[in-house]
Amino acid sequence: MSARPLLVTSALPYANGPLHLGHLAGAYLPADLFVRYQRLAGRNVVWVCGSDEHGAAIEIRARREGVSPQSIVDRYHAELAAAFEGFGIAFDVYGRTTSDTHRETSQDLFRSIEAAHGFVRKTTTQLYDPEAGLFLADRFVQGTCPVCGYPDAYGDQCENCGSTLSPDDLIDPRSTLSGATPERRETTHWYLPLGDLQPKLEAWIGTKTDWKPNVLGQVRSWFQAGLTDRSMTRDLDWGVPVPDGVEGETAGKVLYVWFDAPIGYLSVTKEWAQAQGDEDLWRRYWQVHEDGTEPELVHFIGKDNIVFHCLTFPAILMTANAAQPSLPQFVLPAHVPANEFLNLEGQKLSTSRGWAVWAHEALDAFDADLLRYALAVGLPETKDADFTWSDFQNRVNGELADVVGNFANRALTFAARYCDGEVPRLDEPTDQDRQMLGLLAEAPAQIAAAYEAYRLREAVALTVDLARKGNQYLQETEPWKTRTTDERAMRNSVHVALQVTAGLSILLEPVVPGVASRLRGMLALDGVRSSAEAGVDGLGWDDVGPTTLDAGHVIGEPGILVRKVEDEEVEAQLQLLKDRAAAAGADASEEGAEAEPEAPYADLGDEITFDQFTPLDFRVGEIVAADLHPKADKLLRFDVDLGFETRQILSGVREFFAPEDLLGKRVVVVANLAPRTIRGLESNGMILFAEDRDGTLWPVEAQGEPGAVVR
Ligand code: B3M
Ligand code: ZN
Repeated sequence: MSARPLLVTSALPYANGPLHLGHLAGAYLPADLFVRYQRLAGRNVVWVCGSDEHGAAIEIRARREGVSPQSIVDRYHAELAAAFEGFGIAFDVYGRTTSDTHRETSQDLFRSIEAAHGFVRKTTTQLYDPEAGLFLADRFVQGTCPVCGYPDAYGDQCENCGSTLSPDDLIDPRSTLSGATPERRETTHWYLPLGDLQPKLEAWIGTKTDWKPNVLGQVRSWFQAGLTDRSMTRDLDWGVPVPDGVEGETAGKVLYVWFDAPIGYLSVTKEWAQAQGDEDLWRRYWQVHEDGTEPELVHFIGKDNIVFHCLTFPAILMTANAAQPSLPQFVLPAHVPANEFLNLEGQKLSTSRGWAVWAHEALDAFDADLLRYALAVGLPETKDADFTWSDFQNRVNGELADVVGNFANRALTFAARYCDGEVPRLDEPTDQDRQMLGLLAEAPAQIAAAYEAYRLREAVALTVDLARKGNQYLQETEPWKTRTTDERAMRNSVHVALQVTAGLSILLEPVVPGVASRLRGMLALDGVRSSAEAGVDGLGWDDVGPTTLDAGHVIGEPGILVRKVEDEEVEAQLQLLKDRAAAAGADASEEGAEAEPEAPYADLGDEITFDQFTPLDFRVGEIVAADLHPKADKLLRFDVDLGFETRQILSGVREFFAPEDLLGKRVVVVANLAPRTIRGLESNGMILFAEDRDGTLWPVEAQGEPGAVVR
């Protein structure tokens, strides 16, 4: 157990919409499992989170609704906090980035970096909406993705192929506010020179040999492509104002949301420290101590935030450290266990398509522990995972109820009925008794190793496995028989089973805290360490083992620990999902022009002349090789035979096809498109795909020989 103070953060959710199960499976439930375990293990841990209340998306929503951005974030900050509480996501503090502390903290950091010339100021021409009268950053502009051709890519990121873009990259950009075609105007911003910092960042990442391959893979592909200067300010009304006292014009400029948001972790920790009555306490968790002790900083995020937590935020901290070398230095992240994405019933989660399970609605239908358990055993830790309501029912009924609940109920009921409600003394235990107690003694270390290595699904599975072994132990020792033939044996079985049950009542606390607490009540055990009921001196991880309960300990009332999920409940959830998706589709068609891509039919493109069309050279190509792009998790790589040559072409269709689905197909290729290098690989052309109204993608297949001209 490390003595280093541990600071855990979870990605600050944008305060412009409700929480859904995908959010929980990404950055929140994994962190909750991890932190609850650390608290039980006696670690000095603080877990911070809060609402991310800036960014273009919030301003766009406010404009669309005709309200202030502050009213948007006030609404959702409260909703998010309530949803987290309902799910038992036990942050030490949940703050928000419109707080005064946050504004001061992010401005101070900006000033100190600027004063030490840690930024590069550049004047560039940027896209400007002449109708709305503002510059178009990030989500204010949409257009065709230059990488995959997706028509609704944003100015900062293409949601289809995951490429990070800048507004200048977009083909046929249009303002998301007015639909106007943007003009170009000059503006000056402060850039973080990531290119100059790349050697330092590479050296630091090079020491992270135990980080997840999916995280290191993405970061290395960024290094491969070469880091470029990134603007840390924006021409927006909504955000943390660029502070006075810096060189240059600051009017109308705010900090880029990805500059201030990660600093939100720091400002919320400061607020936590103030609430503890020691406003300098935050330094114990963020800065190297006088004796050289380095606190441990761990960021739980989803994979779309890797670049900001592994590159830009560490670069900001490195630059801040260099700006004030005589002051205590900020630590850099020790771990960034990013999760992949959660799909829903076999499809991508999509709030715009209504294809989501909202946390607050799920809690109306099911106890949080049931949802926590089903999500925990299926976390997208190394690859995207799929949540289905039938799997939810099977996991709850087949494992939580039939394995854990059933075992605990047998142990408690036997003790109540045949041992006067007390823990019998162990008297000359058999090998079987000793073997089960041995498994109980080993379990805490095995499960702890999984938690410490961020293998949370494994930690949960090992916990349930202990109950499974307990059931096997009862099947083998058959106390229902020895009750009448060998009372000593029966009493030994009950003793052992109760010790395992007591161990489970602690080991289950990170996963299903409500179930664990009820189980401790049935055992008449006190609360656990650092939980509400027991503070810091309750039961802990090290209390799990063959002697948790003393002989003679009087247990409480047995009862049903976990209720089962009925078929009708699952059907009701599926129907709700289908109805909402249909309604979203209908809404989209009513909205007309600005409808989401899944609206009834995509809008017809602007008219072109025959002369504009003729330069395009379409050919038949045969896909002779297909595999995953090694460094871009939304792209597939193809070798396409064009008759006269074979080309390498990349397509952002990985979420729709496995490589083998397309191998051997004859498709239509735009053969004279200028080559582009994406994450280190050259793409030489574009394979055409057709997209149905519901977002299903099909390759445009063709007859004719490879190389045939398509007219
Ligand atoms: N607000 C949420 C997201 O991109 C973003 C995270 C900020 S963490 C500092 O999903
Ligand atoms: Zn794209």
